[in-house]
Amino acid sequence: MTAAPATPQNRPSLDEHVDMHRLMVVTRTLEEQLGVLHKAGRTRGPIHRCDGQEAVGVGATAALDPQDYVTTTHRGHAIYIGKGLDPRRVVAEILGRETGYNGGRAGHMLVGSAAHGMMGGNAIVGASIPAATGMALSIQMLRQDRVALAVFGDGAAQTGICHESMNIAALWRLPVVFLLEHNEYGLTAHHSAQSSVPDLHVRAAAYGMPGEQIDGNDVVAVFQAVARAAGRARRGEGPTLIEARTYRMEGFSTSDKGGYQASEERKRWAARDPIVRSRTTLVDALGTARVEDVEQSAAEAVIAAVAAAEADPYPRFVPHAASATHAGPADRVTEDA
Ligand SMILES: Cc1ncc(C[n+]2csc(CCOP(=O)(O)OP(=O)(O)O)c2C)c(N)n1
Ligand SMILES: [Mg+2]
Repeated sequence: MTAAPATPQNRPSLDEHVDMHRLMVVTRTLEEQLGVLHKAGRTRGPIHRCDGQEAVGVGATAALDPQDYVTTTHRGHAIYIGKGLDPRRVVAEILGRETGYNGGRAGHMLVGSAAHGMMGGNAIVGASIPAATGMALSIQMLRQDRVALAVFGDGAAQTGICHESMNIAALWRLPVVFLLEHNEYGLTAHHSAQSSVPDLHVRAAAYGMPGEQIDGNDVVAVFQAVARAAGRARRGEGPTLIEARTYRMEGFSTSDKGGYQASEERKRWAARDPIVRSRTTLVDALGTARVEDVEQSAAEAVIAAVAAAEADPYPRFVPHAASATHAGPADRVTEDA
């Protein structure tokens, strides 16, 4: 089975495309800035950058309504930004500051904002899948006008919980969209070492739901596929599996020493950079000056957000009463501790 063919309604308007382009540039700049901060020892641990995958997160969330739920992975920055979170508070969370969405305690993998329907990144590989499936069950039981989007990787697609979630979602026609962000690798393992089936969307047939493979580096294609799937889910027609093919341009994390991705492969994917492709289309439609303007203000906003977040305070450390004598630096201890 394949999902319904693209309809004109599912095509983003030019304004929507410009906005997606802006959000992709916000995300890319954020990743580059975080790379610099990590090198300087100013992040808390390594960062799983999503350079090259911006079209998946941004295109998918742009196709949703504000009240829809999203769960994502350890590599979720494009989803956070796409779902409308303020970059300044995202950066503050990543840098462990009090002003972050989760008071500086979530770190970059677990950012959530229920007010935005951004129900959390997840460091447990595969866990975004049952989480969104459960949310879809609640949507169905409460008869709400919402869908849940589960974003997960090709590594996560090999977990048992992925099978369990897809099986029950299709059986109960839950309003969930399974978005498989296939970036060729799970940690340092190429997908051919993880699955004997190279094209993972074919698995949808085994659950009795539509499945399709799309170009995950084409933001318009991602938008259209998720809009189609969300439409099905909203109409009570059940889940869809979308396999978005993309590539992790900066490796697994900022701690990745590399050496397992062939340089030819990296070059091939660099030539398909989703931002460059989106820019080419927009320049044709709007001219270079307008597109450069959008890109420049997006990048400047992120650079300002990083500077502002770096000046923000750390959360105050409140020691447990029993371990108050091991409370750490005096300036982190509250007065009543
Ligand atoms: C349950 C579980 N097993 C193992 C890990 C260690 N781990 C972190 S990321 C990762 C690979 C995930 O690959 P994929 O789902 O393709 O995501 P990608 O990193 O490519 O975005 C693994 C095995 C984990 N975090 N959770
Ligand atoms: Mg992967």
